[in-house]
Amino acid sequence: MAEINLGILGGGQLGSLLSTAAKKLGIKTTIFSDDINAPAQNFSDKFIFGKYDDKEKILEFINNVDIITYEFENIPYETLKEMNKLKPVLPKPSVNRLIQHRLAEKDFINKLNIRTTRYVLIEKKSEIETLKDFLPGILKTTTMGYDGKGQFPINKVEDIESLQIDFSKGYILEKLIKLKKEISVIITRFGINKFEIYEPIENTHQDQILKHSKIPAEINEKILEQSKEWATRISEELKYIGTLCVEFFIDRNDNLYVNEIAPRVHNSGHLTINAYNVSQFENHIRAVCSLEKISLKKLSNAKMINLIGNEIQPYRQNLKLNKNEFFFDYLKKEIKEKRKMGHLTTLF
Ligand code: AIR
Repeated sequence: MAEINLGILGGGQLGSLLSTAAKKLGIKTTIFSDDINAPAQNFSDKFIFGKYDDKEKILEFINNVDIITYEFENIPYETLKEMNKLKPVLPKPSVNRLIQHRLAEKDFINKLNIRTTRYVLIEKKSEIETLKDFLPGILKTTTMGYDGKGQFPINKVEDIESLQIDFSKGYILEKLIKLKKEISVIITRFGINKFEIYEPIENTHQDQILKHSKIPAEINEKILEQSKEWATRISEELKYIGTLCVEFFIDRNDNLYVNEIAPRVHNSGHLTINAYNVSQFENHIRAVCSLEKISLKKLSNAKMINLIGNEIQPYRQNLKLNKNEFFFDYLKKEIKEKRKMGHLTTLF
């Protein structure tokens, strides 16, 4: 078979880990990013720097690759749609358009008879006063948010007075539930009823950023089965190709809710690199490049910790690791507070 060159839009750690997985399969990668220092250029075969609306640079990228995928959902839909006319974009651009918009995403999930938290569209600040029933809640931008960016907790109506936000952008208010824990399910779909699914992963967050993930998740059998069934149904319904992550909440009464869908490989799945025979990254590459689907085998229990901001320093200074520990440095040039700089996976 002729050599495949996979184009990846976005150049963060997810792009790096995808490039590394591709290399193992003999697939070349080209990263396109609007960040001149995009860390994934350290792991890919080629790097193109350009803005996502720079037609010339985008054309150069398209001409250089056979298939296009993305590692960041905030790529403009128009860009994906135009690219898809010349080279296949997977997962298909319409998936990205749906999931980029929190309201459309939640409506879609509810139409499948899958539970989400209660939510309402907010167009004016004053509307919140009449929606006491949704408080305590969390106000989220309908587009362009990740890692807690664009999210504002509102405990009581008075909290809105101090809000300095531009409501023309579109927000939704989500009612908080009595949260017991959070889990995620990662699935890679290859075609109709053809998929591989990982066991649910238990996640904890700090400052709205993922901190720890582990398998097995401490959940009951019913939640385990329901979360996998919902993730499968969502990916089938989207006719998804590639790796997708569904994030869930579990409340104190053991009710399951979908929090959100990530149409890409996911931070909680980093532990699959060491804990499974095929990682979420390799599976994504296999699916979008139409390679063979391999049955998943779990090799070990695992836990992962994200190294945020300065936490990376001791590991960079050659901290001694045990045999069951695996350290990943994303090689981001600038250490910033709250920035994901690397992770450590421990098998047990
Ligand atoms: N990412 C994508 N969606 C959510 C996250 N966390 C990853 C992608 C993206 C990178 O985070 O790999 O490129 C951006 O990281 P940063 O630190 O530059 O904001």
